[in-house]
Amino acid sequence: MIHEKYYELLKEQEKLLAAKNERDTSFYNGIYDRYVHPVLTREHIPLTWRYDLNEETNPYFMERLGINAVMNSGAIYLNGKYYLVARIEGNDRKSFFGVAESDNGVDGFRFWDYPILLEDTCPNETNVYDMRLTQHEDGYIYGVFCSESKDTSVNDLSAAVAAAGIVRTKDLKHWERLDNLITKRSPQQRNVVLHPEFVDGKYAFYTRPMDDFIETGSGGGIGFGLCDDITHAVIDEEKMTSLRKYHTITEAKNGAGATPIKTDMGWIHIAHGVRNTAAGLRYVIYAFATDLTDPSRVIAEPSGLLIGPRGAERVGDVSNVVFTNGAVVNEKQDVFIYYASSDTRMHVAVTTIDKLKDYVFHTPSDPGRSVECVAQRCDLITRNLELLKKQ
Ligand code: M1P
Repeated sequence: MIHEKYYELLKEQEKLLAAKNERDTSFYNGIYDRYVHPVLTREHIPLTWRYDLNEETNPYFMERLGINAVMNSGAIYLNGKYYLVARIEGNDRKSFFGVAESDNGVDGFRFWDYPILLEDTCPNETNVYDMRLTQHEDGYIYGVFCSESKDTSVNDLSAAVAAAGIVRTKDLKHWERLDNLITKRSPQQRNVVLHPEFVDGKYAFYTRPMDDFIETGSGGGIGFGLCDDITHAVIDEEKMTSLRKYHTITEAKNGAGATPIKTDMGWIHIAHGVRNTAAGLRYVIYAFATDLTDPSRVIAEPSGLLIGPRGAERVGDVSNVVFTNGAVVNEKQDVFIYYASSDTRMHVAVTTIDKLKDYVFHTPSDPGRSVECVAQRCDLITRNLELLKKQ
């Protein structure tokens, strides 16, 4: 017999899944719209993943395999539907992936019946997270994610090694696991993204060289490297694209986020930057553009953050964090930027290709010093006051 509490919870969950999302009218910056409700939370996870429904084996209807958070999701727009491959974190702190589908990209996201069970090809792999989806011109959809293993070379219980795992699929249902990426010059990698097109006839990756699991150390920013064979991907050399800079939002670290978006003016990248504060690391989202033929060459980098944690987004398991690893463009050229807040739940920010191009190419870059930033702002004020005088 199915426990009666199941039907009660299911009714509540159906209400949540059917709830319409609305543009947040309390927010305006002209660049993108925020939405009032998160698009995915732990409450969106099917009850069948969490509860044993059988009254005999679960008389108190306890959550047997609880879910702690739903966050950093890869995204893809396929055949008129919006898909998120979410990072789902169990109460056991292990993350895994699940596909959620929506008709309009802002609400109604519903998980498929089962999470993704990856091929178990790495015996030491303890955790997997943050998949970036790339629809590659070779015909496959690739998923690149962080594959984390215990670092057994040091006597430290929390020491870990981060590498980039790679899977590919054509339908988001059948996933083929390929070898993890090897970067010859960088001991660890996280936040790796596959570029959607061949570059010089090779597969191209955005990387994030790191000296250890948390600190990027000598890693100067977002890297870029080419490889011949995606099934045994090896990058010999990485060059730098968007750099970490002193006293900016990327001072402590940065990392590629969504798969770059192709526009007639360049590739638009939506990434994350991290700085340190007395309250811990603060993660924000920023954007930059790279050259269409040389996607490693930065050609525009607007000053500062694009999305910062706001209101309730500021609080969660890892507070003061917004993080993106997925954005999609539909046929109307609307852009849906999916981002997680505080490693806890998923949101969407919606803009258009035209607005994103205007933002990236016409927002002034960071001059680097307060005095120059004030001069930049005074110049804007002067132009505005002169314009107002003429009215
Ligand atoms: O906790 C914030 C984020 O920390 C990591 O990002 P980075 O590698 O740039 O430090 C990631 O583990 C990410 O999952 C997490 O959201």
